[in-house]
Amino acid sequence: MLTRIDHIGIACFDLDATVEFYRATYGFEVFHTEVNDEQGVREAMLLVNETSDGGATYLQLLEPTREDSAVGKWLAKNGEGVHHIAFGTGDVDGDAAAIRDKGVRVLYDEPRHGTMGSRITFLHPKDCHGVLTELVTSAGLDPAEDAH
Ligand code: MC0
Repeated sequence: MLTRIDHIGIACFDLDATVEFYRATYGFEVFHTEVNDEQGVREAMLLVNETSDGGATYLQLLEPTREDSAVGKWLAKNGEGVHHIAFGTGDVDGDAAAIRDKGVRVLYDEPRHGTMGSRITFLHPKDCHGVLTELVTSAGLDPAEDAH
């Protein structure tokens, strides 16, 4: 079950400058930074609020580390802006399977590594009315961790 907006992903050319804009303009502080080599991004997570399911909602600022990454290609075509929306769930495997059964393309056969130890997958934007949509199970909210 999708229980919150986990984050809104925002593509930018200059992560440090964009972080400073969000700090100076709105007062949002950096909660976490990370480089995800598989996804080809350097990212900053800005905590907006905690949520009643034990998770939280973030802004995720994304700078590409490679031109041929998903964010790099998107920036070259569209410029800076909202790149994707991510819904939080306690069961990314189950929700992805259920959504696939509804005919929506799920981009990964198995969830992959996401920010802060989360497990993530994506839904194709062409099947979601133009919105690249991510499903996230946060570390600490993931029942699969108990099996390890
Ligand atoms: C592409 N399209 C989008 C889009 N990206 N539409 C809405 N939002 C986006 N972000 C559209 C294009 O405009 C194009 O439409 C069509 O989809 C095909 O795009 P393309 O430019 O030819 O690119 P593809 O097909 O090579 O790749 C698109 C696809 C890719 C969505 C499959 O970007 C992907 O695999 N994304 C998932 C991974 C990702 O985005 N990672 C970065 C965040 P037209 O009409 O022109 O044909 S990583 C992250 O967020 C992690 C770190 C985390 O949260 O923990």
